Amino acid sequence: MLNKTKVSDPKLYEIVEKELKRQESNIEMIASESTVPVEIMELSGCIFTNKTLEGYPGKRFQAGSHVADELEILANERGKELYGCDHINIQPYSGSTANYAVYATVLKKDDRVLSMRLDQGGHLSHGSKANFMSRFFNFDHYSIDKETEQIDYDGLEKKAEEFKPKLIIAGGSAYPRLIDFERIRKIADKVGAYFMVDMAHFSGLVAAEVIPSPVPYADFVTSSTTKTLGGPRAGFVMCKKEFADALDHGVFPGSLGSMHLTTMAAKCWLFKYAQGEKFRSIMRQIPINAKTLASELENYGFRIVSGGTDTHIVLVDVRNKNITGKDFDDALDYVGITVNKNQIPFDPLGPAVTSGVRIGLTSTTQRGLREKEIKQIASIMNRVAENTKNKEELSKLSKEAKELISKFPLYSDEDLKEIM
Ligand code: DSN
Repeated sequence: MLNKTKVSDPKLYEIVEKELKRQESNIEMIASESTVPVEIMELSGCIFTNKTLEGYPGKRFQAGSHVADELEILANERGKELYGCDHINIQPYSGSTANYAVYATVLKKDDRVLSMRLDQGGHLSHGSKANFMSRFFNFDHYSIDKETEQIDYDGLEKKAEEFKPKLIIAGGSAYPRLIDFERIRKIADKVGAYFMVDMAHFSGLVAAEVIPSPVPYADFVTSSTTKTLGGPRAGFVMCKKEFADALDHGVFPGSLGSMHLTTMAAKCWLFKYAQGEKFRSIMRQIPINAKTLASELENYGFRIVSGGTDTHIVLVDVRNKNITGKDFDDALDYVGITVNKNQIPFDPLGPAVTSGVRIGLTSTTQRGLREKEIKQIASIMNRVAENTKNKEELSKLSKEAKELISKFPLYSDEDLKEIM
């Protein structure tokens, strides 16, 4: 794939090669990442790169669109089949832009939106003060119950009754448990709000029917394609049939310009692949691996936020080890285990330091690691936590981690020839 670049720009080629080596030799556990099939990379750089296109099949603003029309129609058919939804729009470039498209569809300036707090597992694009959407809409947030560390549905209902939002959002980036979509649907109906689920993190698990789908309950369901779904750097949005035309208008021209036909081709391939047994068996294993990691870490004295996980995410409170999330993230990085520091609910520390880390099990599961290896990773993690400042011990642990992951190649030799 990079044969020409290797010759025309060796310096850049070297950087890409270095990243390949980094991913190959590290245990990648960032919850929003995955290891994509080679076809995703092939299609993400395919000939459709040359084509600029706006509008929808049969209603384009540029000529020469009939082949791209075939692509978009096929991708939409496959997406609808995969998720059993009424309508899908695969033009969004990411999960965030899919969210903005829903805002463009149903909200007017200053309308009220209720979403989960960012520091308790929500997402930036759900109205964080740091996100520019907060300048246009009036966001308020619901919380996690302090005891269970799961969504406080009674509190959500009370807040919805008081705040009277036009839109309620469920989903986020650091919530490891199942969400009661039916309950939130009822709350939305009670207060006359639209209901949107951002399933970016868990859309692969939904596609494989490993966890319940929000599609029957939500008016709008948004997703990125890079997380458990294991696809290109892109997104998509689905809705009930009565919102189909409005949503399409909310995507284009409401919030986006021309589409990225290359990642659209990769999404088309992914939606077929995700219906196959290979994808589904990986998805089934992900929560098994996540639960294994959670219970092993708990046995080592870490506190697992919410007491466990139902998805690919394990949110770990590291305070019992007398370290911060940043200490642990840095030390694990030194060893070659990549996680991210993450605030835990009601965290006394800010987002740059934190009391926790978020660990994702997608990439490791895709590489073939199962319970036995996950237990070894938990053991390495525990020893890292107890030696965050001991470089000698960390170097030994790094060797152990690299030896473990070297048995699970990132890509086969045949694939590597394609990639590089
Ligand atoms: N929200 C970021 C994450 O979950 O890591 C990226 O999507």
